[in-house]
Amino acid sequence: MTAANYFLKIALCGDGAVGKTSLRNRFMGRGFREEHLMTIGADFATHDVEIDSNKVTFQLWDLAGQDTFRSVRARFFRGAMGGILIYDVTRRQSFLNLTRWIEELWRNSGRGVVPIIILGNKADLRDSNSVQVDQGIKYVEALTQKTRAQGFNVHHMETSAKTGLNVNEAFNQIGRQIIDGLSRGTIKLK
Ligand code: G3D
Ligand code: MG
Repeated sequence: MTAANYFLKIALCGDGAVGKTSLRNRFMGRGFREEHLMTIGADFATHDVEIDSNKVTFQLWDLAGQDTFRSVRARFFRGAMGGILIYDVTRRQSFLNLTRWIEELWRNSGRGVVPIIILGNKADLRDSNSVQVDQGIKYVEALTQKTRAQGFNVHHMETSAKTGLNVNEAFNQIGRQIIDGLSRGTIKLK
């Protein structure tokens, strides 16, 4: 496969305070560029990386936690080629709420069932009451039943925006899956 340029719109999803903004900022490091701040409660920022010698521009959409307006959310999800679904390992409810986020993404993306990755964030705070890794793995195995027809599996990783654990790995993983879907035509360009 020859190298190419990709522009990937990705939605960061998950309950308030799970670490969406922190993970995005950690991934962007010094190259952070805030492109656009909308008054409607969502914003995006872009970040360039190289994946398998392709030049990849991530356009990362981030929703302010308190935003519940349907119209904003439809615009937020529209055109997303993938989703980064984040829960806080120390808050079980944020894990249980993932299903609603995923359904909303797939319903509103305009591209159907797009690739997603599930991240259990704040791994640095994990204790015996936290959501356990095997529960995350069971969950993505069940989700993969729904995505297999599109030719991709759903992966699970534990991350920490505080220590940087798996942050680059997670973005690279979802980037790779989207590039793969675009080149095989399982993700529609429009
Ligand atoms: P959100 O964008 O999903 O709403 P934020 O979440 O990124 O604003 O993070 C919410 C709070 O959790 C922040 O704390 C942030 O510092 C903290 N946080 C995010 N990720 C991690 C992590 O991996 N480990 C730890 N220990 N904390 C994390 P404050 O105190 O600023 O509200
Ligand atoms: Mg935020």
